[in-house]
Amino acid sequence: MPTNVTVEYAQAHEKYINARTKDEKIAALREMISTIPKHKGTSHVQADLKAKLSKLLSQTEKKGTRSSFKIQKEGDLQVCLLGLTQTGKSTLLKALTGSKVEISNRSYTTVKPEMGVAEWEGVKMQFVEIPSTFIPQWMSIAASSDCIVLVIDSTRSIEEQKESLIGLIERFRIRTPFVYIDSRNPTGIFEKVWSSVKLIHIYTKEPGKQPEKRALVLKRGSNVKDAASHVHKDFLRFFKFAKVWGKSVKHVGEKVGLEHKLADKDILEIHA
Ligand SMILES: Nc1nc2c(ncn2[C@@H]2O[C@H](COP(=O)(O)OP(=O)(O)OP(=O)(O)O)[C@@H](O)[C@H]2O)c(=O)[nH]1
Ligand SMILES: [Mg+2]
Repeated sequence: MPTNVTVEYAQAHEKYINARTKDEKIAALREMISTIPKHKGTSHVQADLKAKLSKLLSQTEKKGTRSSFKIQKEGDLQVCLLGLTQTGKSTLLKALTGSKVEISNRSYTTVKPEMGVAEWEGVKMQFVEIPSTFIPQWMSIAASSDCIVLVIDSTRSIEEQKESLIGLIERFRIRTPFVYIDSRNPTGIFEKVWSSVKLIHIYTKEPGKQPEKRALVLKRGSNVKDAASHVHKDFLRFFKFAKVWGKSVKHVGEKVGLEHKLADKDILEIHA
């Protein structure tokens, strides 16, 4: 071990020695690389650590091409929290969903994907924290999710974090839409996520009653027919007409037919 190492490096080294899985080894190596004092005396150790890391990564990548890891989707859409280690992902996950995830000031605390569900305007959003080891199995979750929240710690270099995360998205050829969120001020996170996905949420109501609290989530461009078939097949079979309140109509409670295209936040009353 190099001389004059920091406590953080010594701890990371300890973790590496005790690591039982490849994932734990990768996390410990990344931590060693980031905490090792950067000077000439340690350059050979730095190179050695990087070589060990890339060897481990290439092994997991080979495995990752065959087996992809998926988290059971829950709710209306799946949103991943992706950020460098210690940027407040777990803190955000807990604040949004109440999930009992471990939060600590150790690097790479989260070692497997953690999740929770939040409800916003009657829409259920499943949030998944991606461990910052970024191994292919974890990245495949981000690739198959509906939106990626890039979690930024505004007390560190914002540009560097953005660069690393964009690099990651490009390296894994991920096409999922993404938004940036400051973990220390996540106001508007739901609205930002929502406007990045191609979905609408509408509220159905029965005549003479208040609209349902739980929204119906549909693809952008959906019409009354799509909505009706989601609610109950009898609505479609015995459909007479519908009334709509919201942006897709000119008049409140306007009478429309099955082909009428709905807009986000419309209220829909089906008469059958
Ligand atoms: N960056 C950041 N850190 C916070 C925030 N709030 C609290 N912290 C503290 O920062 C540390 C890291 O928070 P976590 O939420 O565990 O961060 P993480 O990104 O999940 O970290 P890893 O899972 O280790 O990659 C903890 O000590 C938190 O108490 C915040 O809003 N942003
Ligand atoms: Mg975490």
